[in-house]
This record gives sequence, C-alpha cells and structure tokens, in this order.
Amino acid sequence: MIFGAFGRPIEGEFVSGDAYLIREIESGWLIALADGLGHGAAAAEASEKALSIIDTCAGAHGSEVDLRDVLRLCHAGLACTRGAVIGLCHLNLKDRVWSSLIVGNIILRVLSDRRLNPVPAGGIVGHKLPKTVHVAEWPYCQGDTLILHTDGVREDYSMDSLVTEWGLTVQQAAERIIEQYGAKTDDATVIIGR
Ligand SMILES: [Mn+2]
Repeated sequence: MIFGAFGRPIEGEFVSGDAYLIREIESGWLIALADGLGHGAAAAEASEKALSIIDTCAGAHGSEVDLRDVLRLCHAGLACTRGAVIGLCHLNLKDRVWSSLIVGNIILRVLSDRRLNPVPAGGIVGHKLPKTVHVAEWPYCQGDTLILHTDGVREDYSMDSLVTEWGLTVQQAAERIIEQYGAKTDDATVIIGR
C-alpha cells in the first residue's frame, strides 16, 4: 500500500484539531484519524493524545492489534480532554483482511471489487462510547483504495472519477480533495491508501 494524507485547519486557526497516523506494523498497516471536538489548540490536544495512545498500542502489540482494545485505551486516556471522534483501520496483509472501527463522524470509503461503506457508530471518545462498538471486516484485494476523512470534507466527491483520474499520486489526490471539498468552516483531513 502507498498512502497519501493532507489536512489543514479551519480558516483563522493555526493548528488543526484533526490528527492522523499511518503506521506500518508487523501485520501490515494501522491507520488512524481523530477529530478533536471543536477547533484550535484544545481540539488538537485531544486528537494528538489519541494518536499517541494508538501509536503506543501499535508498537506494543505488533501483529495482534485489537481495535476494541485500542479504543478502550483511547477512551480512558481522553477523559481529561475535550474528546474526539476516531476512525481506526487495520490492514492485515498476512490474512488479507481489512478491519475498521469508527466512533463518531469519521467517513471511511473503500473501493475494491466490492463496494463497501461501513457505517460508523455515534459517540465521543473520552466521554461517551456507543453501546456496541462494531468492528467491520472485509477482504483485502490488491488495488483496493481506502479513503478516510473527517467531517470537514464534503462527501459529494465522485469515487469513480477519483479512480479514473488516478494519473494523480495518492498524495496529489489527497491534496486535491481538501482543496476542492474541504469545508472552510471546519478542520479538514483526508488519508488515501492504495
Ligand atoms: Mn470536524
């Protein structure tokens, strides 16, 4: 997989309340995106704390990443912050399986032979988790495209044109999505893997 990512803060802020992590681990890849509540430094504190916890989990567990455990640790660690919505994806290259867990409004799309739009659960990590946390799993196919973004990115971009316009690198595509579909009224961040 090759990943590209791009983000920028809401107009008038210098720091983004969104934060992301793309990490190669023993089993494959761990991808995380967090959107701290609100904007500015306090939002960034929450999302960066989440990512540092996730990063520590990735280092500690290596091949056995349990997304529910990661979420539980984030929930405990973010209690003293504003809280964040979080999306986690794990690509297990050995078993050729994707898994994802989303709490709150983080948008995940996957393009593969099969079209998948996993449904996230409501909640705020650090304050209120949903009753049931669903881990979605689906097979990995070579050539899959994964897109994970915050709610500061409008969702009306065309997945088909993204795929047919793949003359762009994933990094260029990430920058183009933010440029064209990023809402000026929110922090906006996107991760694309292919
Ligand atoms: Mn947001």
